[in-house]
Amino acid sequence: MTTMKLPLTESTAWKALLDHKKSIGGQHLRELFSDDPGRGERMTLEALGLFLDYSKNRITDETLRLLVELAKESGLKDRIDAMFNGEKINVTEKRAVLHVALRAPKGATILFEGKNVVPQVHEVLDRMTAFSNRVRSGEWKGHTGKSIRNIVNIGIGGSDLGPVMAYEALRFYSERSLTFRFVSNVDGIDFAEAVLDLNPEETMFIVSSKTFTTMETMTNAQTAREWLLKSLGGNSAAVAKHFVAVSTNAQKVSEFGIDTANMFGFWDWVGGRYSMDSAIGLSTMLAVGPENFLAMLNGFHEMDEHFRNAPFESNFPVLMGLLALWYNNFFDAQTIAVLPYENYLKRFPAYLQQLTMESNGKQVTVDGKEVNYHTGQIYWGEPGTNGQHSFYQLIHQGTRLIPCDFIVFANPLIPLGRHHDILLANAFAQAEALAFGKTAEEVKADGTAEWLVPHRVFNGNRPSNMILADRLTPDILGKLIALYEHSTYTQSVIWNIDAFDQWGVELGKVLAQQIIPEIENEEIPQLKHDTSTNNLIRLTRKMKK
Ligand code: G6Q
Repeated sequence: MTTMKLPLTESTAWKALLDHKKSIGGQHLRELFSDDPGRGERMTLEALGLFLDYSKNRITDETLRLLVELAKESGLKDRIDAMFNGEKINVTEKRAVLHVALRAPKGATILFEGKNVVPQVHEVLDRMTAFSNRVRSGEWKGHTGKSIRNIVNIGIGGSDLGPVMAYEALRFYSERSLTFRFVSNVDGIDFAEAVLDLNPEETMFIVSSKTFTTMETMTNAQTAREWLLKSLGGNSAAVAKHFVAVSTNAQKVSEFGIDTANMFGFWDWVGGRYSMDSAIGLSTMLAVGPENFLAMLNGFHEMDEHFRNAPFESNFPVLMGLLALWYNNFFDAQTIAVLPYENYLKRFPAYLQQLTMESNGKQVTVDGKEVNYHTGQIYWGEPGTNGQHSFYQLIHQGTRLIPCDFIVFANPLIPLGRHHDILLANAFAQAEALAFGKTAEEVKADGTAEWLVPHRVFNGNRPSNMILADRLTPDILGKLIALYEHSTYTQSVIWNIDAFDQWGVELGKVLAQQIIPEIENEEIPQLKHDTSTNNLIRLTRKMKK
């Protein structure tokens, strides 16, 4: 499967990067900028309405050349083609990975097992459109004849994080007369609070689950069914008017009592964390309308084409992937902070956590060999400027290197006095402070007492990317998501890992199934866990009312 001729750490490009790191790793961004007056303008990339300033990275032109060499030696071009050609690049699950087909325009051809999948994608999009229009216009009536005013998406993981993030991100474009809620956690509080102020007669549930077997989602869906029927007189005919499903499992959907006419399908070749642009995005379409949803898909598609065609040197996702990998593997950086200076993107870091960490948190290569280098970074972040008053301290003066991705927009969606100028100034100031810092001499020159000087020094040399766009639109959101999807894939190809499986989530699920009856059943269980787990189960059984 792998196209690498040598193990990664023995490849020519990897070794060249190790040597190169020794020679430039100690160089300060202050020097890099003063030695190269054109740097701030040259180390930028503009494409598809997105502008990337990557000049505040600890790199030279030579670093980039070597990183691109690494991508080439890793066979990245072939692996990109393999994805677009519907090859089963998810090797451990023997699945194709064709989320790019979800946003291909009508008339395009993307083959899976010899069959063009694009027409099926558009057939579902057309059904979603017709359905959304009926609900949004009030034409769709609930069991008692009232229009739907509340939409509750029930799903978890890939069937929740994308919809939540997109709803928040595109809230400006959303239909404000509709209320949206998202229930994911098996903690009953999530459901209870979500429906507390909702009238069941006006509420529709979208049960979003690829498999329709996920414990959390099925538990919540069952509770939703009971909640609805309790107040609508127990007539199960009401389910058809208040429940729709998004799934690949028609049989389970109809067993639940949802009319498969109200089921929106997707396919085995769509991974959960890559599914927000499939029917899993039904809540997004209901919120922002079909036109905006399609504009978002178009944004995704433009980034797909750019990823497939642009030379690596000027390829947004490839470049961002290579920079992330540079710090991960050559500076031992463990994390990347994603810092959107746009409140609507407040759930974007959480979304990226699943995308990047479930994809690239892997310990073996595609052929099952243990890796001898670090793979996926820890992604985290909060919207600016909140983080500045909290964890930025550690990014500025802590002992760890934390590369940052700032995301900013030149224009606000809701202009309000001086707010946006202040917001932008803060983003640029943080990146400047991180890169250039403040020396002891500069601190002293401010008249700072000698003993306080070390506390007030900023070493700087802390790298960041600045991603800038005009304003947050559905199209730009699609581009941003596709950018991180493909940057994640780029890194996985170089690390030679399977970015599309997630075996690491299995063990806990299996153990939970064993423990549920041990907590729940009346009879005292014969516990066969370790002494700690046994003790915790006994203790909670005693404490439980
Ligand atoms: C994502 C994962 C996972 C999945 C959830 C929900 O890539 O596969 O997060 O999305 O476990 O699964 P269902 O959609 O099948 O309920």
